[in-house]
Amino acid sequence: MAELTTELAGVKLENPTVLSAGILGNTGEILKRVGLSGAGAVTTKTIGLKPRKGNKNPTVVDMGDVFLNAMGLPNPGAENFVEEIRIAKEGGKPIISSIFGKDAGEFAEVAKILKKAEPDLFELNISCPNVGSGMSFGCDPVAAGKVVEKVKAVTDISLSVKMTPNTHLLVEVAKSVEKAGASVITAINGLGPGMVIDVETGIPVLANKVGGVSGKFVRPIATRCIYSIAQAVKIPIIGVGGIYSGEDAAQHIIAGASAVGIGTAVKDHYLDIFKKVCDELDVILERKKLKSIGELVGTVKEVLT
Ligand code: RRO
Repeated sequence: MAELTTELAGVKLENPTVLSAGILGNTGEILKRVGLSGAGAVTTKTIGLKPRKGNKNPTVVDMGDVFLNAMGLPNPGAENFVEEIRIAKEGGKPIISSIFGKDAGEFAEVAKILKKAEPDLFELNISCPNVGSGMSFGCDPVAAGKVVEKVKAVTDISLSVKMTPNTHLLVEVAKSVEKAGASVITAINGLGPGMVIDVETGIPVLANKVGGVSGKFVRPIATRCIYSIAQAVKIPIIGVGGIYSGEDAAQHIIAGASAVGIGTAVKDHYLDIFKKVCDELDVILERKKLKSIGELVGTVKEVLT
């Protein structure tokens, strides 16, 4: 068995699989259960300052290997989530607290409240594809850096920044958040937005009409984003997007990820996905005669010409 442990800004993970934000992350009890079932770390649903209902249903379209979602950031608000994080910690795995604010100051307000529960990392969600201003921070290197600075001023907990793929400024945003003091980058959030139309009625299926795209076919885009970011920054990356197997995870890791986020695949494999990906990664490491995940991170080679 190869060494599957990894590290994100001093936070030790017993394996590189991380439950991504927005999947099963609504309560402490389910986060605890995911932690106990084999994930290396778990991320909460993105939490804002005040309780928020989210969008009207339908909020999800399940196309098998692809999901379209426009949840609209439903969450109970920061004060109501402090206890959930405390409960989640009973699972014994590092907790990544995903947070959102309408501006940099509000991000800091949310962090001030949730730091009472002492999560291991904050993940600043500057990339929600479904909330008015959500994605704008993630497309603007200056605004993204400002969010990091404001949150850093109110907490010593290390910060990760969740990137949107929906920008030509991906690398500039990554460099800016690193310069502002982010310790980790999470890449990527949903692609798009996309749209699905019911042919019989001619009506878009999502009540919101459009939503973020995730699932199997996002994997090559995520790998490219991770690769581009890894070439530009020194901080570790949680590679998210389309992971269903050890082979998928290995591609993100070779591109530069130190850990991998799993979300949509939970629908098909439920909580077994974490062990499945770890077992398959172990086989890949043995095949490549590597002793640890660390030996695989960022080992992407030049194309032969
Ligand atoms: O709640 C959502 O609609 C949502 C969020 Br906050 C996000 O970051 N990514 C996503 O696909 N959906």
